[in-house]
Amino acid sequence: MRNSGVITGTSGIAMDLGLDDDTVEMADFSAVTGDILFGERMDRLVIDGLTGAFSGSVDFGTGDDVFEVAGLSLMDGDWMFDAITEIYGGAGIDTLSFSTDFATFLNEVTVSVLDAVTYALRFGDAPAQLVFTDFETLRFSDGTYAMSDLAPVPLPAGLWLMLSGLGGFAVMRRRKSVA
Ligand SMILES: [Ca+2]
Ligand SMILES: [Ca+2]
Repeated sequence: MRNSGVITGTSGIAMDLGLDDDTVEMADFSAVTGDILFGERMDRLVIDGLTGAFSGSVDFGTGDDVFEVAGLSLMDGDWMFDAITEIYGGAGIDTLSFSTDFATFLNEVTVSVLDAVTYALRFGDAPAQLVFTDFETLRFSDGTYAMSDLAPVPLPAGLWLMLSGLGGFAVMRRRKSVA
C-alpha cells in the first residue's frame, strides 16, 4: 500500500493489515490518523516523504519487521509526527533502517533510553519524538548495528539490590539442601 493522501481511522484504528507480509509506504504529504496494526509475519513501514504526519501508534505484531526511513533528511525538521508516536516491534527481530551512516545519525538524532527495550528518538530540531519499543537491530548505509549501540542502557539502581538478594537466596537454598 502506498499512501500519499490522508488515511483516517474510525475507532482509532487506521489500518489493520492482518496475516500477510505487508508493506506500507508513506509518500510526500501522506498522513495517517489512527493506529496501524501490522499483525503477523514480516511487515515493512517506509517513510518516504517530507511531511509524513502521524497521530496514533504503530504495532508491528510478530515476525521480523522493518521500519524504514528513506529519502528523508533527518535534520530538516520536516517531521510532522504528533508529539509522541509509539512504535512497537513486538516479537521477532525488528529493524530500524536509515539511509544515512551511523555517525551522521548520531550527530542529528537525540537518543533517550527509556528502559531496556525502549528508545526515544528526536530528529534534528523537530519537537516530535518517535518511541521505539522491542526493536533489536539498526541498519545504516555503513552497516548493521544493535539497538543497544545507540546508547548504553542504564541499570536501574534497584536491580543490583535485587540481584544480590537473589544471590543470597540461592546460597541459602544450597546450604539447606546439603543439610
Ligand atoms: Ca509483523
Ligand atoms: Ca522485537
